[in-house]
Amino acid sequence: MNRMNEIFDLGRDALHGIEQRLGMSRRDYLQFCSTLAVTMGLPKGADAAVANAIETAKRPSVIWLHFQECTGCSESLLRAEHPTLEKLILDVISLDYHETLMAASGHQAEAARKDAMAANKGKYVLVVEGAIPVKDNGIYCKIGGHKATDLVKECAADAAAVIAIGSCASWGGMPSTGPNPTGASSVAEVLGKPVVTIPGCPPNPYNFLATVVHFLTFGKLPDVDKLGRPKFAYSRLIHENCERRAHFDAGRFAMEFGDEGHRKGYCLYKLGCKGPETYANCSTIGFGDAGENNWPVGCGHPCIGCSEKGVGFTKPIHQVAQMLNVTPPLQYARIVEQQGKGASFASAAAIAALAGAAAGAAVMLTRNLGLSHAAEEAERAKAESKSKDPAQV
Ligand code: FSX
Ligand code: SF4
Ligand code: F3S
Repeated sequence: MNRMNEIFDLGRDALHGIEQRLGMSRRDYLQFCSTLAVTMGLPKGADAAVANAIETAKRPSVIWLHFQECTGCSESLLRAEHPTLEKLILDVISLDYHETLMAASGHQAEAARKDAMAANKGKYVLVVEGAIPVKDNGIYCKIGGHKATDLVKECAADAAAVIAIGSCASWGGMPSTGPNPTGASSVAEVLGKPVVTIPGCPPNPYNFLATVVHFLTFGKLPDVDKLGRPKFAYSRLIHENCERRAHFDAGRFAMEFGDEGHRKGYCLYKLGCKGPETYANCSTIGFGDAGENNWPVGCGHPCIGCSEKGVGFTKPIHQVAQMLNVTPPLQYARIVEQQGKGASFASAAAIAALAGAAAGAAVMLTRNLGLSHAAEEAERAKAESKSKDPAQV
């Protein structure tokens, strides 16, 4: 029996009515559940549990607070199209308080928050979007007359789980950019305890949805790293899974926006791409369900490290990245035809410690990192003419 039939059999009753509820076919829904399970790195068979949980589990109440931010996190949730993510979000969770999406305002909105907190005491999920200003006793952000510092503590006290969505809530993000005039701080700093963080400016909506669905399916949040980031999404450097990685390994770089290297899709390292020091899965899941390559590097702009504390909004956008490690790409074929020939191991010594880099690629890389584009082309032409005429020295 194939997987799809297995899921159909397991959840035939539970799936009843899914078309009406979500406005999508069962097949699309089940494919979506498989994608979520894969995104979470769950073992084979977990897609059935995910499908079943989404369909049958009681929707957790979610209180969503907004502080210092641009609402891009919520916007990105509403911009996915296949299937319409906001439908799933609103079906998977009971969004009882969200300042920008709820119809209520003023006292009604405050009452909705208090009612949801009382009715779901100890069971609701608190999602925080935006940084929290702590300078001058927290006076720089108030909602309904309450300071953000007070609101987040009040709402977190009886929450079953706290999720900081976006870089602002995760580590301060853009509002904390030096000299940080309002003392913009992360949720964990203000609460004085670790929380799950989904950094990114904005973060990928699937990482948020997968985290919530994990909670729904297994009754607990996913494994996180020391910064609170779900390991399924933030355990690999962008550079390890980038479609331009073969160009990096072969030493082919765009040197300026619009130059030949840029037009040919070469690596953006020399334009300041922070993929080598940013942990996120942008390159593998993309944004907005708009098809392949819909992520910053795929669109031709260097990654600015928006998800990484100490990189995004901190390092100059076009400053070259610090290389944390170099390992062979997982998914993309390596380009071998222009790797260095006849170079000695000694000349590769400078980067010999870079795990997994083939010696030939490493030689090209070391040389090309220091060359201008024109000089690179000249080097290649020289190498090619040498290989055609072995008499040349
Ligand atoms: Fe904006 Fe969210 Fe950036 Fe911050 O995303 S997209 S400024 S991470 O909190 O709204
Ligand atoms: Fe991709 Fe950037 Fe790494 Fe180049 S430096 S391979 S563009 S992540
Ligand atoms: Fe941000 Fe870089 Fe991903 S800029 S969206 S972490 S590719």
